[in-house]
Amino acid sequence: MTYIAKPRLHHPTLETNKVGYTRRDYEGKVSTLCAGCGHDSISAAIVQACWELDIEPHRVAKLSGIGCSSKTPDYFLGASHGFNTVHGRMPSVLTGANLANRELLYLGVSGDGDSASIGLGQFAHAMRRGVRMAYIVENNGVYGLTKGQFSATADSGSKSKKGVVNHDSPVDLVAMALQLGATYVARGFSGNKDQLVPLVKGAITHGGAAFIDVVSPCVAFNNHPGSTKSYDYIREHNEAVSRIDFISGRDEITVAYAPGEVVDVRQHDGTILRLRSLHSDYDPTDRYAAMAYMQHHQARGEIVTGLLYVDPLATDLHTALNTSDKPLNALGPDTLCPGAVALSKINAALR
Ligand SMILES: Cc1ncc(C[n+]2csc(CCOP(=O)(O)OP(=O)(O)O)c2C)c(N)n1
Ligand code: SF4
Ligand SMILES: [Mg+2]
Repeated sequence: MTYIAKPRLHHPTLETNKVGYTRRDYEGKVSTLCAGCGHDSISAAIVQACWELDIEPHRVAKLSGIGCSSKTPDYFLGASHGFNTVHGRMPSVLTGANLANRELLYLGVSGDGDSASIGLGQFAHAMRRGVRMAYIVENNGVYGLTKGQFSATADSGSKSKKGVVNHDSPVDLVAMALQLGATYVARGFSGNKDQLVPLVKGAITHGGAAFIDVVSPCVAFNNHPGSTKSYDYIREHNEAVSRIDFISGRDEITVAYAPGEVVDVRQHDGTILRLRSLHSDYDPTDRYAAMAYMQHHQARGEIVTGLLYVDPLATDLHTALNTSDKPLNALGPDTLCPGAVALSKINAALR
């Protein structure tokens, strides 16, 4: 059994969004992951975010690599475009798809093995090129699908289920995304849906490379004492920078918080990320301060979650390459081929 199809019928009174879809329309097949796997909670957050954003499912392209995490696009957005690539190669396939058709919304789903081990180079270049996408890593610190080997994000000193201690230094994908130029960088926890849904909404509507590292416990291989990616460990060591609300451009904007406690970040498409800062000195638009803040708290054994950095006016790879507004896959041969005379001129100029 590789999947179970969900029954199509649903209750006629289910609530619909502005484009006429119920939450069920954003679901996929029945998950075959272990009961309690954090990845299923992330799928639920993606379903909720897309329903609340009134996105038509056919406007989304979801791409992934290989792993339990990379299987999850089968469990949400069943009516969207999907591509399950080779292990670690999701970013380059997504980049190509995005260049061919800029009109879709791109969702890259990956794991810590998929993005921090075999796919680290791919991850890095997608971030630095500013490919417009919401890139979500479902981070459990292990290779879940291949039975729980340490991944590159496992913390030094953390223990495997059999008590083996990891001595390698961890790759911190959030720190890398910040350093490499991603323009929306966040960390979430699969067990905190209230925080995760607005983070996903902000990433989907962002105008450049958006990255979310979601700590997502693997209940089969990495949820024991000694693990730093277990439900108990994250709940005990979580340090949230802010509480985030997502306000679409169409909604009425109301401010109900005292001045100084709220930062409104208006994105290029008119949507607003309203951050209720828990620490008055935290500025989500300062990349270097975000890096320092994270490292300071990391040294104290804390896992910082929330929207860590955003450039609200971010642009993407299409702007950098000055591509045509019309998607490349919709251009005809007349536009794509300059013709023999133009080619002769180009060749002559190079002689
Ligand atoms: C080229 C290649 N190398 C190795 C594998 C074996 N493999 C499958 S999934 C996986 C790791 C998955 O880990 P992660 O991305 O963290 O996903 P998780 O299962 O933990 O969600 C590996 C090494 C593979 N499928 N292809
Ligand atoms: S092995 Fe781990 S990551 Fe894979 S489905 Fe089970 S709990 Fe989730
Ligand atoms: Mg993993």
